[in-house]
Amino acid sequence: MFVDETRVILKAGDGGNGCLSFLREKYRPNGGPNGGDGGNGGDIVLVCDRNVADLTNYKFLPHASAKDGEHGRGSNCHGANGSSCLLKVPEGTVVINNDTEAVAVELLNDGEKIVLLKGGIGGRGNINFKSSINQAPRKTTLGTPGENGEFTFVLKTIADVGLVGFPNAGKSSLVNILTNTQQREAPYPFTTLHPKVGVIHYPETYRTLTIADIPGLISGAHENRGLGIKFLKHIERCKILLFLIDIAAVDERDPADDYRALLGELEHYDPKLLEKKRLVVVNKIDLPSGEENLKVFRKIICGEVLAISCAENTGIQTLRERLGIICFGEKGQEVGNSLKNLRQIRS
Ligand SMILES: Nc1nc2c(ncn2[C@@H]2O[C@H](COP(=O)(O)OP(=O)(O)OP(=O)(O)O)[C@@H](O)[C@H]2O)c(=O)[nH]1
Ligand SMILES: [Mg+2]
Repeated sequence: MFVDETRVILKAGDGGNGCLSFLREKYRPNGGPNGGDGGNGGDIVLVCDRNVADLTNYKFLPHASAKDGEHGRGSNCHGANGSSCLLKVPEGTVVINNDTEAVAVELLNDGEKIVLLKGGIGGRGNINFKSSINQAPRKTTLGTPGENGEFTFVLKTIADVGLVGFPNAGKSSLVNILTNTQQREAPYPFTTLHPKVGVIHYPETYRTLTIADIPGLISGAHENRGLGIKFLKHIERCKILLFLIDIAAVDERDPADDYRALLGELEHYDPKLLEKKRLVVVNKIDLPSGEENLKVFRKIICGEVLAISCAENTGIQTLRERLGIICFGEKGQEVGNSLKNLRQIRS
C-alpha cells in the first residue's frame, strides 16, 4: 500500500491550571500561599525522516495529540510539562490546513523539525499573586488550551527528473538500467502502481541525479481513466520531465498521438507542468517497426528526440550524459541535487 495524501486531526496539549493552596502546619496557621504553576502542554512537532516512505501510518491513525501539562500543586510544586508528540513524515511532505486551504509547512530535508501546533501555557498558582497588601491571594489562572486543527498531509516526491509515459512504454525498465533500483517490469499495463525514486550516479563528477518513475498515464486520465492523474503531483517538483514514448507502437497506438495525449493530460492537471524543461525519449528502437516510426515521429515532433532501447542497452549512455548536461550544465556548474535546487528556488 502506498498513501500519498491523507487527512489528520491534531491537538497540542493544554496547559495545566495554577494551584490555589496555603501552607498549613503546626505553629504556622497562616503560612501564606504556596500554590504552584501548571505545566505547559506538549507541542505537535513534525520531523522529516528519509526512512519514512509514505503516509500510510497516518491513514490508519489519523488522530494524534500531545500530552497536557500537569496542574500545579501545593508546596509550590510546578506541574510537569506535557511531552510533545513527534510525527515522522517523509521528505517532500506538504501540510495543508483544511480550514484555510493554505500550505502550513513543507518538510524537504531529512532531520528538519517544525512545530506545527503549540501547546498551551501553564496557569499561574496563587503564590505569584502575593503582595504586601494581599498576603493571602485566592487568585490563580487557568492554563491556556493547546492549538488544534485538521490538516491534509500530501507527499510530493522530490526528484530531479520525472518520467512521464503511457503504460508499458518501458519507464521502469529505463529506471532499472539508469539506477540501482530493481522495479517490476512486465508486458502488461499498470505494472507500476506507485512512484519510485532511483538515483543516477555520475562518478566522474561525484554527482547524483534522482529520477522518479510514476504509474503510466493514458488518454482521458483526467477523467479518472486508468489510474487517473493524481500521481502527477509527484513530478510537480521535478526539474526536467522525461517523456518516454513507445516508438514500436507495441500496443498499436501512434507514438505522436501518445506524446500529444501526455501533454494534454499534464495540461489538465496543471499547465505549469508544461513550462518545465522537457526531454523526449523514444524507447524500443530495437523492435522491427522502431526505426521507421522514428523517422515519421521526428518529422512531426520538432526538437530534440533521443532514441534508446532498454532491451539492448542502446542510447542509454547518451541519455545519461544528456540528463547530466541539462541538470548540471556543460561544465557541471549547476547544482544537480534536487534538495539544493528546491532550497535555491525557495530562497
Ligand atoms: N523490445 C523491447 N522491450 C522493452 C524495451 N523496454 C522495455 N521493454 C519491455 O516492455 C514491457 C514494459 O516495460 P515496463 O518497464 O514494465 O514499462 P512501464 O512503462 O514501467 O509500464 P507500467 O509500469 O505498466 O506503466 C516489459 O515487458 C519490458 O521488458 C525495449 O527497449 N525493447
Ligand atoms: Mg513500470
